[in-house]
Amino acid sequence: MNERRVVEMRERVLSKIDQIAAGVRAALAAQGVTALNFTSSPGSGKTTLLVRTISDLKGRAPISVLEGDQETDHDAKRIAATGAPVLQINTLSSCHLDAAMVESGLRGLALSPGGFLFIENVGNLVCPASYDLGEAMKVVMLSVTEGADKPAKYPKMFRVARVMVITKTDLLPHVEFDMAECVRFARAINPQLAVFAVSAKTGEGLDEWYGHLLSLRDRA
Ligand SMILES: Nc1nc2c(ncn2[C@@H]2O[C@H](COP(=O)(O)OP(=O)(O)OP(=O)(O)O)[C@@H](O)[C@H]2O)c(=O)[nH]1
Ligand SMILES: [Mg+2]
Ligand SMILES: [Zn+2]
Repeated sequence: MNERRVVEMRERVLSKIDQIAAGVRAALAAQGVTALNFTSSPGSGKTTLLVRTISDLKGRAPISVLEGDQETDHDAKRIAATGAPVLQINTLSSCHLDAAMVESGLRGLALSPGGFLFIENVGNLVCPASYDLGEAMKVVMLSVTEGADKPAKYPKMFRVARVMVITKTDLLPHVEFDMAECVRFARAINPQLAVFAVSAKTGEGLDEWYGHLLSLRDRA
């Protein structure tokens, strides 16, 4: 196959997946559901923060969850323990979710009007930045154990995200992490980025995070 044909085929595949993402976005909007795509490197604390958020917002916002992992249903079980509707997607060899996976996952997941859909992406700071899942926005998470320069080293994710959540702030006394420097790196890439610093363990910063979430829903 010549190079031009390969490029054309890749464009056709991409435009098909973009159409699916647009369909997912329209279906969620029609149901009044605010969808957030959570990305981070493996183990930054996505599932832990989602579990705590679901529990703390009970009665204020119904939340359904799509869990993306290469293998296992560990995270879906943790979410299910809160009572929230959840569906696990195993991507197997793929290192990210795509809109077709989300579209088919949504066929098996109950959503609530006026509520949220949380999509936990596969732990990976690189290619999930390039995939539109039909979400309202991407939320990138970064734990204090990972180093303050991550926004500078993985800029695309921090450019396409609208919110950055710095996690595990309870560990700050034990690690070298310059919060102001991290925010400076992130805002150099994305001046509009909203930033929250939280600990799902102690609850520090969670009220601000919940306030922002609820304002996103109320603005939608
Ligand atoms: N000290 C501390 N540990 C945390 C916090 N949040 C999460 N952890 C720990 O970090 C580890 C990873 O947390 P997960 O919530 O599984 O992270 P994840 O981003 O969902 O991981 P993947 O789905 O595998 O990418 C677990 O051992 C958690 O207990 C926190 O706020 N403080
Ligand atoms: Mg997880
Ligand atoms: Zn990937």
